[in-house]
Amino acid sequence: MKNSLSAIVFGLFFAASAMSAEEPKIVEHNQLMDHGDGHLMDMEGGMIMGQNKDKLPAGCDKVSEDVKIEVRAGHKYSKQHPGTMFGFDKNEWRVKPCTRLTITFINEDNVRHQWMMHGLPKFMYDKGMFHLEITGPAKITGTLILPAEDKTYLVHCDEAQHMEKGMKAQLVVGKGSGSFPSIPGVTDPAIPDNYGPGGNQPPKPAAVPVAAKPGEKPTTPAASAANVATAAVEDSSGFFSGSLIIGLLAGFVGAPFLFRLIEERCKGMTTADALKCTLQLLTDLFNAIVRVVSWLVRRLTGKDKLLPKD
Ligand SMILES: [Cu+2]
Repeated sequence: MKNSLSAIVFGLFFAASAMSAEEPKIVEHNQLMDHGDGHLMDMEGGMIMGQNKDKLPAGCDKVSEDVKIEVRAGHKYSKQHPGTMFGFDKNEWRVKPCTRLTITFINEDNVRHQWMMHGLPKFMYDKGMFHLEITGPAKITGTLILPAEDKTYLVHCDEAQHMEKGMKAQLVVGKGSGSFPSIPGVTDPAIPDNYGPGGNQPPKPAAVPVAAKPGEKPTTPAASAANVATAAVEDSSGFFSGSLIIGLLAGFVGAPFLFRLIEERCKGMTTADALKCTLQLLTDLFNAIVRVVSWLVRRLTGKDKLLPKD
């Protein structure tokens, strides 16, 4: 009897401690000091910036509707978006123009998080911002009236690296003004992760076709071929790149020819003279190659600005 009673007590204690470990105790911050211009703070680090409950933005005859949202923030919400570390429980909210929006921001982490929006008119909202900020686990509530225009506002946490690691969202007012990239679960990333071979490279810009301007000579097929060849050489980033293969081929074909030429021209000379003769021969050869390549470039592109004047 005594044993089973202690087992029940231990079980209850264990369950209670497990529950308290899972659910952080959220402290509500609702005794903030008003510092004027919609800026409110408390001694525990709670902050509201841009609070506006009654001033109508230009173009709003009245508050169109009162909307209350609850936003949860924390590491826990990053799990729904692989590759992120922080997150909001939702990443997009839609409201009508002139809505009075009240946001209850619940930070479930033991660090500081923000619900910060940008792009508001500066005549009403200092620095064009509205923001809620709190060190968790805690919650804070703020209100603003949204302008009359259709616009998409960026919402994020501005703590170092929190936005980059997933704490990013958008608030769409009316029809909005497009979407921001890399909003987790909403829009495609601006730079997609690529863990494949050669994946750790910045993406190459897409090739843009260049149309001939009016009155300009149309691009010749030869010039196009030259462009394609250049692009192909530039594009090959592997070990056996185009330029490496061309260089090896030129070496294999040209080397025996070069040795025979040196032997013929510089035969029977003293070592010093033979060296001088060889150098002269190499210089002449190099100049000849430059002239041939220059001529080719001139023929292919119709331009001669790359060439030194003779
Ligand atoms: Cu944060």
